Amino acid sequence: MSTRLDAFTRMARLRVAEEELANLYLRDKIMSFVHFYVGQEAVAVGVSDALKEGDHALGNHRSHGHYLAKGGGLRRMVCELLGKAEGSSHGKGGSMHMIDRSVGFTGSTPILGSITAIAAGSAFAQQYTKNGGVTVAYIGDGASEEGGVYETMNIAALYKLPLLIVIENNLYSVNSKLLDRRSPGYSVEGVVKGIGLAYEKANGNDYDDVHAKAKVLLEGVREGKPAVLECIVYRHMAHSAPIFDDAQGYREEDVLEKRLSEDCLKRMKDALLAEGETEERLQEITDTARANALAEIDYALKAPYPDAATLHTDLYA
Ligand SMILES: Cc1ncc(C[n+]2csc(CCOP(=O)(O)OP(=O)(O)O)c2C)c(N)n1
Ligand SMILES: [Mg+2]
Repeated sequence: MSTRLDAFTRMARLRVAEEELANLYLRDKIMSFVHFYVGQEAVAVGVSDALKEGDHALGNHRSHGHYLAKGGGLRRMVCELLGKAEGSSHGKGGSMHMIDRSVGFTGSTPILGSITAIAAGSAFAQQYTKNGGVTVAYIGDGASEEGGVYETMNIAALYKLPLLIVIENNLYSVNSKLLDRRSPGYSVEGVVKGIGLAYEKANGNDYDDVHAKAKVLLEGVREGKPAVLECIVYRHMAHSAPIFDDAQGYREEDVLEKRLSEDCLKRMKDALLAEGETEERLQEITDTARANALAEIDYALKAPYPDAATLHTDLYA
């Protein structure tokens, strides 16, 4: 299997899993907020493909893709969303509090930006124990404006922590656009380099671009040069609902037609077809992923809830 076909397969798995989770959500089976990652798959897969065993990743409120791309199990994730005992957080965390140390997914938390400080702690532990690992923290463009993120970048630069912060710039924080929140001259690159970190900007719809830039930055990160990778990307669905929300009118440039024409899976598919892959083969990959997602959802629906006796375990209090 070519590397590209392999990446397509992994991206398609994330996409169809969330499409089926969206259907489940619409059937009122998921009793918590869910923020869909649809459209942003090239970022999680492109970055994760540049990681090594022993590296850590941490995420935010929109982390299904980060978890699965890091090697997380779909069964454990769906069980978590449904509050089942087999979930990655034993059914006590839900979509926004996934953690699975067995695959190096060191946790996700929805308090915007806070994960960068926790990730810096993870990177410090890796540096202190000289285990050769690095830590990646995924945050959104809105989260990147939180004060703690700047403080974390400063500490990372000062201590030369093996930390990569991936900013997924999908143009909005909920429905508020960049220019409602930043002066026209605001430069992420200027801020990041000014603090002393390396910086690259990638087209988040393009797996090859994300992967190549993540790889270069991570080589530096492993040698004590912390970095930020900003990926410009589209969120296809509404902020936290499985619907296309174009009718709300807040999207000016990134209208549905544009998003779909630049979509990461479409781009990858076009490249694969140009390389000689067939429509049938790609469809088969997608169908297999869908059948698997449906089977895991079916399993999770029937799986047991946590035992009442475990109510007070896994708590930080
Ligand atoms: C400190 C904090 N403030 C506000 C919120 C409410 N909130 C949840 S998600 C979100 C928008 C996040 O935007 P961004 O960081 O760009 O990520 P995206 O949702 O676009 O992936 C907000 C304001 C929060 N979770 N934490
Ligand atoms: Mg955003």
